Amino acid sequence: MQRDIALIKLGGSVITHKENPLTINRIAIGRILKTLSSIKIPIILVHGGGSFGHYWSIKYDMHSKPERYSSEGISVVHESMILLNDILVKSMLKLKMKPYSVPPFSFLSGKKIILKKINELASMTRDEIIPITYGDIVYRSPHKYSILSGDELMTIISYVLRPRKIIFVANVDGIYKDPNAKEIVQKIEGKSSIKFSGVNFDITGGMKRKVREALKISRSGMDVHIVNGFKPDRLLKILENRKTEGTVIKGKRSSTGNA
Ligand code: IP8
Repeated sequence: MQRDIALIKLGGSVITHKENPLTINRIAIGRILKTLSSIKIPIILVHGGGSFGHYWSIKYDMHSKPERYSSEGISVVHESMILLNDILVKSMLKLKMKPYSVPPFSFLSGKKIILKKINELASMTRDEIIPITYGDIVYRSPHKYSILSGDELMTIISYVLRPRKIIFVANVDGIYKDPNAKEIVQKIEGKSSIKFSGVNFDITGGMKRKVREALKISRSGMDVHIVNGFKPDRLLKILENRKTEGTVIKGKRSSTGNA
């Protein structure tokens, strides 16, 4: 059974200007949040690092592999994510939304996921609260930290909560059929992997990770949407179960039909 929750990831390349360090895309943020403030479905938000977290993690050479990284870098990356998160939270408050910021540290312990804490996010949505978490540098084991992406958080939260809508808000229309073509793949069905190196898909580093996580989620029976965040009307249509431009990776149903 899926829960009546929309789990939405705001990609870093939508909410920030990725090419300019530490700059936010206020227009995109405003338009997306305005759209989200108009819907009634309970929401959980995740956001990426864009020109905040990614900028610093590159400077300090920090990756998704747990390693001993610079302590200064750990603080700086984390602080930059808090800053970006705070900008989103304040923008939401202005729109009379009820955000509640949750660092991923609070529902992870090393590699373990604290199920109770993730379930609490769902409970909070029943009070009209919108939990908002983010990709971050996280503690893994003594002296070892790693970058946990917002995309991975989407998978973790989806596995536990099984939200009815799972949406990656990206800076492109969806997954492209061909690197040179404008056409996107509307629907991906029954695939457990996609050949990233092939000519059939135009997938940048960021998109590649997104698709990988989206496929993982779909394998446990949930549909995953990838939609262009610069066209928030499309996001609205997905939330309202209307047809729109974007890619949907269909959840693999079990043979009994119960996903
Ligand atoms: O933008 C990574 O999150 P992503 C966040 O979802 C950091 O990959 C800290 C780089």
